Amino acid sequence: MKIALLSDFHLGFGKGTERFEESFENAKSALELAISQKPDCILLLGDIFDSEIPDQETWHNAFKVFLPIKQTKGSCSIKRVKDGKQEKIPCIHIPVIAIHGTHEYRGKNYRNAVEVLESADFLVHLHAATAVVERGGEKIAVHGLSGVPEKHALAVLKLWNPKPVQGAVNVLLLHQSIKEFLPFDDEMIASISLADLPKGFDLIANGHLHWNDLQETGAGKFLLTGSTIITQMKKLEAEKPKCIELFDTETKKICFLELPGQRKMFYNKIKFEKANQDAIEKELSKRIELILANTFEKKPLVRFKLAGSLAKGISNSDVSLAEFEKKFSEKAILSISKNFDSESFKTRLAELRSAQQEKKSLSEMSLELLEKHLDETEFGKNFSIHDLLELFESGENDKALELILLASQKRKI
Ligand SMILES: [Mn+2]
Repeated sequence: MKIALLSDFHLGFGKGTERFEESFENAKSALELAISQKPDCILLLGDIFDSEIPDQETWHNAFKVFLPIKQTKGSCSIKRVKDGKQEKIPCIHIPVIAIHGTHEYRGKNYRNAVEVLESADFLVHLHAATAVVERGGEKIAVHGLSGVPEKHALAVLKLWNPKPVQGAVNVLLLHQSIKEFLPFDDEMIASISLADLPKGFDLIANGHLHWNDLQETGAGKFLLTGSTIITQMKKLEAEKPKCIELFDTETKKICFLELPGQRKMFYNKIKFEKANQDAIEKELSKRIELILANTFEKKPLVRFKLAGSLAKGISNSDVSLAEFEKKFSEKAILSISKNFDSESFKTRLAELRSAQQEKKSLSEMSLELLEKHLDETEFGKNFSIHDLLELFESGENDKALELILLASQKRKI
């Protein structure tokens, strides 16, 4: 038998932006690609919707995405087993079995968006349950644990404790972070490791993480299905194209099929040294022009992560790239994050702290700091700050201004 795996459509993503149509377009082409492969069963691994309560525009478009399923013919029987109870589910189309993700997660006693899709007869929803799909003499047991809050995930998985069904091909579906797959700089948390995964399944597939990957682990084949849309602009998403997967239950082989017409993403991490607005814009322009030398079906996503140091006297907030982003908005969707070192700020704070420890008066402290920073400029070398303050204190403002004027003239020479 052939099983198609798809995940993280994030329908409704980018509401109010130029990317609003993208989640629907990509999900539609993913489902059409899956159907074209004539699978015996289609599995969806959560985050079908981007929001826990989708709006009417999203529902309207989502139903259109799922309609092609109702135009297929299937000849399977489905039995859902949950908490020891069995339920037969009639199915005249290719069966679609889904778990919900963290984006659809709702509290107890509330219906989530994937359950609503089941009510509209588009799919069979699983949460800590198993669906046994049978055709002819062949059986697929799909065990699904929907997304749960990360800190409880391991405990819930152990409590549920799924067991492979004898005489069937067993697939386990999850929607969680897995410790080994989190990049070191990721703020996401995980409680499940690969070693915690139950044994005896022909395939364990996980949604949630948006890039695709396949590994042989102690528990067997472990597949990250990946999303059909880029939502977070992470490096790994730029490196791997969006795919759906096909699992052949006889050969146990998995193949990745790329989605047609997907938006390209370029990820650039740039480290500057003593940069200013001009230097930053110049470097970014150079890189964008290089990217835009190619032609694209859809405007590319260009992610810039800026780091390093800024020129003296400039802070993160002094660098404004809104106008710059606007300049390229016809040709690319830019996302720029700035994280320059605040070394000078740290130094000043340390200076203040040590001065405080020496119990200096506030005016003494400011005078020393002013002197120090003036010293670092050419301007400061041309007059004495003590003389200047003395003149101000005695009300001789004209003379003080004269001193500054003289110093600035010296500087010009
Ligand atoms: Mn997701």
